[in-house]
Amino acid sequence: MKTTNLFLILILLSTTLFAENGSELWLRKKATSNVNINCSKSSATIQIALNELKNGWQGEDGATIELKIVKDKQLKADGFRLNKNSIQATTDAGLLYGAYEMLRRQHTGQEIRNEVINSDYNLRLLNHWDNLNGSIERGYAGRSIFWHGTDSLEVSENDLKKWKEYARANASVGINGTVLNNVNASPSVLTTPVLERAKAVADVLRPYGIKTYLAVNFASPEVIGGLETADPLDPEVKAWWNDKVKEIYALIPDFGGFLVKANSEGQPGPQNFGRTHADGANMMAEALQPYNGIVMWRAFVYNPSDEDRAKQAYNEFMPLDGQFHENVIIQVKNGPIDFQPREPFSPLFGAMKHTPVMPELQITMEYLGQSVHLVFLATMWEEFLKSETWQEGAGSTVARCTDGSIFNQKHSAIAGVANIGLDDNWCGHDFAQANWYAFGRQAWNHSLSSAQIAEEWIKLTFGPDSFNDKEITPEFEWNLAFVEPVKNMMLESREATVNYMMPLGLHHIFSAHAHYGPGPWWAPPGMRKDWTPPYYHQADSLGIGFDRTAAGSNAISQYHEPLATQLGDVNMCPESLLLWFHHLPWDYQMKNGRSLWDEMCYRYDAGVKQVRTFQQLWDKTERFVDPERFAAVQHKLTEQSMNALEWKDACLLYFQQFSKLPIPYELERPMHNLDELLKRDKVRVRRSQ
Ligand code: GCW
Repeated sequence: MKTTNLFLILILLSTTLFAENGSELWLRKKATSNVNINCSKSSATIQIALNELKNGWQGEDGATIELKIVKDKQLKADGFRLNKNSIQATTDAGLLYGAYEMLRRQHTGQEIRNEVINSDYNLRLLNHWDNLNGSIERGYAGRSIFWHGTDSLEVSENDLKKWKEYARANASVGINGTVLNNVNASPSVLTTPVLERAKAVADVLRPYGIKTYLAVNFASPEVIGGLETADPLDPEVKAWWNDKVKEIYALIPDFGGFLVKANSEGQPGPQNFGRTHADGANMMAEALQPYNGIVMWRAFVYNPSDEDRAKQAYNEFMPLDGQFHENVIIQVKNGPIDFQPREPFSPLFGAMKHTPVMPELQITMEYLGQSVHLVFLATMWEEFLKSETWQEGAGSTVARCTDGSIFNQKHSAIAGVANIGLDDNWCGHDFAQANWYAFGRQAWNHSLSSAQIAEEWIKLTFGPDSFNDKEITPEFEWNLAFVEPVKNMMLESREATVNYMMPLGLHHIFSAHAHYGPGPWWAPPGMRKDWTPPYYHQADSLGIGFDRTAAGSNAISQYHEPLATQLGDVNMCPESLLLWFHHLPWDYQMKNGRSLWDEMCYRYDAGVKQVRTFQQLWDKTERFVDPERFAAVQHKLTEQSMNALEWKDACLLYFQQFSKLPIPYELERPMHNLDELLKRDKVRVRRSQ
């Protein structure tokens, strides 16, 4: 072989080996100095903490630190006391979390002083909507990391490696539980061969402090158990679940429990047998109780009826408050409809006073541009968690109504629907990793600001070691020309998406099925009304918006005073939620003096412009980012920009048919025409069916 060829091959090899593909997430920083660690206890978990500290230490060179299990009333189970030279905790997991916090502070230049750090929620879970065949419902980052089909349940070296990396990433942000499969659950998940694979996952996750949970199908006793019914009050059904739970705990002694989607979107449930959600949940809770397992019972229920969909979960669950066993938690999506770019909080938060309620957030961006759009979700979750419910007077935020500080409940929990798949960078978009990171951080500490989380993530994920231009003098230039602008872009990104998709409280006007792209017009004859966008926007010649005041569906009555009055009064309702709660004329005057129609046009236009600014901003960062990740993000921003324009044109041209008003002349003219967009959407809908 000629030397030049050999040389070329070597170059090629090194670029492929060292190409930045995002697979290291926010865990890229390596040790720059040595540390001595004293710890009198040993366990698999503590061993991980020691290795992490050794491999990541960037503190004083040659420092000696101590890891210690202590008795300390100030510390909750996962909490720790952090000091310059020590980490104390009451559990091994606490020490591990302390180690990750110490490293995070070193790697992001934050101070380490004597501090007690407890988690706000006890249970911080990811929900994977992964099917046993390896596909992922609403997954945009490749196939499942857990499942490859029921004929391929054997555990490979690759599986083990991936699960370990996954566990480490979760533990580093405090996530301590994971539901391995889709809430639209296959009954097969409870068959023995599948449970054996779940056990293999659980064995890898355990040392990282992560418990394993499964989503179960309510009809399992019939489908895989051969019983004639799944009636929760039937003794044989109860016995079946008891036996099944016993089998699971024999395999996974620290199994967390079940997640259940019942009588929702066609899934079976207790109502099939004339029983209530409480009957169903309690039956499972009884089976799990001897092992300290829990049931997370979802409140995502709605039926085609004359009742406003936004009201149905509350109507269904409020009468059951107080009837659930102690180990049942009701899992409620943040908003009353379905993970829209902006929703008010679900009125169930704080209203169920005798039952623990846990928020379900969606990290995977089903309705927010999937893995194409750059949208940092921490701001949305911060807005949600800090929302004032007024249930127990001022200060009863959603966060405090669910973290156990207001209602005396045994369990406090929060879940996020994962955005993880087998893609090299885990999440499809390099910036979507920030949402996984942010979920963990907020689940641990719901008072953290989105700005702090963004800054941490940027500093951990990028940095001098991946500069494209090695001449840059790190600290100063990097902060000013990279960290700050990229942080601002992240913080603005969700509002930009709201602007170009659904400003002013509009919701659910997506292209059908795939939920990607605009589709405000979609309403085929005979289709369930509550699955069509016109049901939600209610546009007509007089105006637009869903009237949820007392004159309309009266959904506002489900909120506590003074919020109900505030939302119901068009002058007090926040403009960001105006069309969620009110149907208003096209010439309704906004606070800035513009008409509603003009304001809509301005908002859509602003959204498009914001994304263009993101493109410019990102292009300017090229010197600071490795070529691979730079190009990947650049490419996605271009697509996002084109999508934003499509959203704007589609919605404005469609609604203009009702408003019959011109798009203000100082704004850019549409670049598409409505017929073309309708055709494009038809193809999209057909493909997604
Ligand atoms: O938003 C809808 C999704 C479904 C999902 C359902 C749910 C898992 O479109 O894909 O099913 O919510 O949360 O149960």
